[in-house]
Amino acid sequence: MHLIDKRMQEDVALYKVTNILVDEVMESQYHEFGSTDSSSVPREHKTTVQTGMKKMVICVLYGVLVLLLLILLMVIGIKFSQLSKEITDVKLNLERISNGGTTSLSSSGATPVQEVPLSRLVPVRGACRDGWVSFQTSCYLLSTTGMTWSKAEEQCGKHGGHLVVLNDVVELDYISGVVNIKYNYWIGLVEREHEGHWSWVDGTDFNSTPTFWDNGQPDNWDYRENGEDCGQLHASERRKRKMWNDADCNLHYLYICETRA
Ligand SMILES: [Ca+2]
Ligand SMILES: [Ca+2]
Ligand SMILES: [Ca+2]
Repeated sequence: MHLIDKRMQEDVALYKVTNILVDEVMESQYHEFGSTDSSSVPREHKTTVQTGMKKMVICVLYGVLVLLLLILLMVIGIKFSQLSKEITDVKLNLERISNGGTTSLSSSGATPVQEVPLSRLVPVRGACRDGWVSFQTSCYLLSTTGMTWSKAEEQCGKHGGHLVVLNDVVELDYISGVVNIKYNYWIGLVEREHEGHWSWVDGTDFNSTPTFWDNGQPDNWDYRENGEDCGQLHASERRKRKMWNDADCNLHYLYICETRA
């Protein structure tokens, strides 16, 4: 009997211990479940924020990529444009060379200007100021530095004159005899009002003077951005009567001034 009682007591004790353990496990599971539930909101929020950040980074990277592509396209476009212009220049220079040195392109088919050989003349100062040369009733200054047509005309004005006005063939032949044949020289001829309307800087009627345009000139060469609206004497390889060319006024050339003696 005593043994049976003892076994029963042990069973009761075991039952109690088991109940306590079950209670503890359930309680811990409850707490775990509770804690999981309470932290689910911030974790979800955190995940949403991370996804937003990722999207933003992707958007920024995409924008940067598009910007870089645009810049690349612009650079390629500019380079291509420059290259195209250079190729055009090279082509035109080659055509010029194949057409005979300084002779410009002519599509008009007009009769070529006949060369009039001339001798070199020794310039005489006469009654003109130092550095100037005398011929008939005028004094002339042959510049040694190049500048734009406007600047050249301005310089001549400072000396009380203007860019040379070639009134007749005698004056042209004199100038042709004293200039350095290798260079182009600005003269007082300009297209001011509209294309084809040439005028002399001193007001001399252009229609009252003979013209001496070189072969194919004036051509208002299209490949010049500013057109060609200023007159000059063309350079040549031999001493001859100088012919005229229309050139880009913004280019730098030597020039000839004229004043009354
Ligand atoms: Ca003159
Ligand atoms: Ca022109
Ligand atoms: Ca020309």
